[in-house]
Amino acid sequence: MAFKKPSWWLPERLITSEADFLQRRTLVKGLGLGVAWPGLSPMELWAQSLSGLKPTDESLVRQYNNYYEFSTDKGAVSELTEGVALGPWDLKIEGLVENPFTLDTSNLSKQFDLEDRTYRFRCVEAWSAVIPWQGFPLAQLVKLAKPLSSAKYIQFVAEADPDKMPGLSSKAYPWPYAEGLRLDEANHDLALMVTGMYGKPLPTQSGSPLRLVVPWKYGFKSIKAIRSIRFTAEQPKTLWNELGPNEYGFYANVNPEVDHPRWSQATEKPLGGWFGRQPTLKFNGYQAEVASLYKTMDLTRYY
Ligand SMILES: Nc1nc2c(c(=O)[nH]1)N[C@H]1C(S)=C(S)[C@@H](COP(=O)(O)O)O[C@H]1N2
Ligand SMILES: [Mo]
Repeated sequence: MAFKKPSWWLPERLITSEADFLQRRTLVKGLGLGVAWPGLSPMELWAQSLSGLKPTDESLVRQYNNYYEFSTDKGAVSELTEGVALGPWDLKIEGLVENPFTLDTSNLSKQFDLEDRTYRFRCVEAWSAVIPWQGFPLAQLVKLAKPLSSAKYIQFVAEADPDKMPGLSSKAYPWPYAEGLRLDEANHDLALMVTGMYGKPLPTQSGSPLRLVVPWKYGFKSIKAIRSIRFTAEQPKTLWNELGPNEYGFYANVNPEVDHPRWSQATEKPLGGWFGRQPTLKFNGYQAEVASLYKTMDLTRYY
């Protein structure tokens, strides 16, 4: 059945796909295109102040997904994952640690105290949401692993099962999807290992059985369907950074003052929002909590 775009669907002109650059980067380079967003109207500013942490409609979050192992079409992902279960599996925690172990994803609620955390979520493509997650701080897992003093980073690698994930047939991406954090970022209390949302188990399209959510960074850092976690001495390879190092930084902290090379990051379009765009907040609104992690970084430059 063909996917019917619901009424809240974002007009394509408002969204620049992360995938597009593969086809368009040469063209765009030539044109020197930058998209100028109009300034915010008083109405939009008012809407922003009202929106606060009111969760986005659950059905939008379940039907508008970036999950390239399934499809680059945000509306197709929830259809392609229907009836598809990923996991449970034994997640490997390995590398530069005193205590390598495996985590059985089928009983995480027995191994950790799950908490409710409602976070803002901001995709690098400039759409956003507010999502009530359930999970446990990544720092708890780090503590169990007992990193050696030589461990400075963590790499996360996602599931890549071609029998279940049709998007893996695309040769345009260096699968498996991988992401990474500096160890001090991973130890920040806001970094969450997520097992559920909206009070329910995480649906496949949202990253079950276990995903990462790093709310002060662009959404691509929040890797889904984590299969292994490796502590490393060097900054690990990550899929988007490998594909487009000038467009997708390793740090990728949300920053309205540093534009993506092809579009402004000053504003964002909330999923299901009634009032158009709203200003993007530095560190996605978590500046007070996380800015100290980046004291030595030039934030006017780092993406
Ligand atoms: N394994 C995996 N994780 C992923 C992605 C992906 O394609 N594969 N997309 C990322 C991007 S670009 C975003 S914006 C978020 C989207 O999460 P959501 O679909 O739950 O909103 O997941 C991130 N995690
Ligand atoms: Mo994204």
